[in-house]
Amino acid sequence: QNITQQNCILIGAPVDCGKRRQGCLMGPDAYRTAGIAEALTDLGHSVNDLGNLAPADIAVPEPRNPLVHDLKRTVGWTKTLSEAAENAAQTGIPVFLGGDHALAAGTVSGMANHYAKQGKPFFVLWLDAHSDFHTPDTTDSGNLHGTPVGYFTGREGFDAFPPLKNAVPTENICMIGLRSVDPAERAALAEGQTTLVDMRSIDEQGVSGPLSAFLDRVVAANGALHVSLDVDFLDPSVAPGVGTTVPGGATVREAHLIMEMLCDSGLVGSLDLVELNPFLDNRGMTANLMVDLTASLMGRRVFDRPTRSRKS
Ligand code: EXY
Ligand code: MN
Ligand code: MN
Ligand code: MN
Repeated sequence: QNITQQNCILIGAPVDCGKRRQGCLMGPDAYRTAGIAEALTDLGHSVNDLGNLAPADIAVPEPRNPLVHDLKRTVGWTKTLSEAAENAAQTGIPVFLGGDHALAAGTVSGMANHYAKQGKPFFVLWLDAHSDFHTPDTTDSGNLHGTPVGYFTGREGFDAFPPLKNAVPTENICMIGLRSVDPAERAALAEGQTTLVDMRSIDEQGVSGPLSAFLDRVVAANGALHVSLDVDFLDPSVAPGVGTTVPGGATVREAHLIMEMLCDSGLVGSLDLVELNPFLDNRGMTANLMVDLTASLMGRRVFDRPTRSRKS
């Protein structure tokens, strides 16, 4: 197979503080059980599993919003994962085995720091039913897994968190799969330039048009891309192992096509696999699907085919 061999660095991030329903802490081991390392080595990549990390111990003030759940642990994870991302990116492609989506405050800010050192523009593809664009002040659930995009884009209200060194510009973010966006998030998104692809657009145009347009922009900027894949991007009928199911999600083929196109682009430098709750899964089907999608992203395919080059 005609793919570049990579060094994949598996980083276990059993983050479970981003919401009240527990179980995502079992995510990293479920991916290992589903054979993520073997899937990658079968494709010719080298794999280095760093094991599971633990959150830094950081003192935080009482949150202004009394609803906020477990601020301290989320802040600790942000520091740990930001540093882990920045370190791992020097030697390979970090694959973060979550853990809930609060982990992306750390992983994305760390990757942004890595590419800032190289002077390379940094882009994020957010595959999720939700926009996760709250701040600790606007969240009405208090669940901080709904806030990581707010953090790494530099919104106000994250003063308890590690100071953000390199904010991701909203115009460098594309969200695909949206079908549950709160009013406060919608208002804040309207102020920025994030590309928003909701399920209706996917119904009308498919995934390839909007994704292709975004990838062309990354190429034009000579940029690098981080992919954050939330289990609830997928339809609950094929991915039940998540606490925040929303009906009407992406199909298995829509998700694979995205991964195949991302692989062909050669632009992806890091990946989050988030929100898997093995306690809610059905005989491992969600963990297995997430591993298969990772394999597609890293080069698994039925046939090689000539691809339109993105380099103009
Ligand atoms: N917007 C809702 C909230 O803030 O509670 C739901 C957030 C769900 C976040 C999941 C991980 O994508
Ligand atoms: Mn908790
Ligand atoms: Mn999410
Ligand atoms: Mn979600």
